[in-house]
Amino acid sequence: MTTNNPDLSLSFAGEQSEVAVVTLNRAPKRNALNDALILAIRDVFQNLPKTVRAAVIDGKGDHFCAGLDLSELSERDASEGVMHSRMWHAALECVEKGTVPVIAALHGAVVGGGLELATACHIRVADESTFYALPEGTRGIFVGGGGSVRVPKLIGAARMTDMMLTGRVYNAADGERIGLAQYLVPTGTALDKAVELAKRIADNAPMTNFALMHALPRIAEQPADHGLFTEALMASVAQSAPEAKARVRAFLEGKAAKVKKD
Ligand code: 1HE
Repeated sequence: MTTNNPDLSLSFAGEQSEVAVVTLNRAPKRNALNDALILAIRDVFQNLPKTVRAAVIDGKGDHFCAGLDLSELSERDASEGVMHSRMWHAALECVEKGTVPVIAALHGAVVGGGLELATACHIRVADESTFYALPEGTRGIFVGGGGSVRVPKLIGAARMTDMMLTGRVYNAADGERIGLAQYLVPTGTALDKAVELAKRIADNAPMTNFALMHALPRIAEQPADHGLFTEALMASVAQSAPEAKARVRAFLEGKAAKVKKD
């Protein structure tokens, strides 16, 4: 299924179409993100059907995403540049703080704005062909899609500074080691793994998913005392939901799965 932009497609997985699969569909340009594609990403995440409880984003072709479409950069003045960056912020905010957890299925290049898109997702699954870079430094520009906020949260400001100052490229294994991805899987299997995880996430109580998307990142930025207080409020809201009570009762009655070693 295409969205209103042929460079972005939307399909569904799961018995009840509970997983949305959003695919960057611009392989000839290595899924470079032009303005229309960024706006299409915003629109698709703002308008996910109510049946959807988790989403995956991946890219067609040999690469996840080559970042900003550099062919659109040339004629912008300073104020247009600010507005352009703010447009990216608004779109990626719809991914990060939207209605459902989003998993990035990564392969090939995850560079520049492509890494900014991946870091707006809640989990990253990378296959062994993945490589990460922030070539903005060598192109004479700066990140503008939220990278300076989100990337240091995963790998620290020192590693991001190194990536941008030196053009350092991390391979898939090192990317997982430093925290850019949470899962490393064989080449060609990132999408399958991401969909498998998304189905599991779709099965969670919605309030748990909400808490992880909307409370946890805020708590992590609060002073400890405020964070503990917010946590208490969120815990109370989550556990008072009828679904939470039913799930706990099912465990106590021996009807729910135990925690098992993988
Ligand atoms: C592009 C782009 C692009 C490819 N904008 N057109 N991002 C970058 O600096 C990364 C630039 N791209 C690359 O380094 C390479 O293209 C890749 C490593 C991603 C892939 O290499 P390869 O050999 O598979 O493909 P290619 O031959 O380099 O590219 C195929 C076509 O895609 C070619 O166009 P064609 O008309 O000659 O066929 C490329 O020009 C085009 N293409 N990447 C425009 N990025 C919110 S601020 C974010 C700031 C940034 O993201 S800056 C980082 C931009």
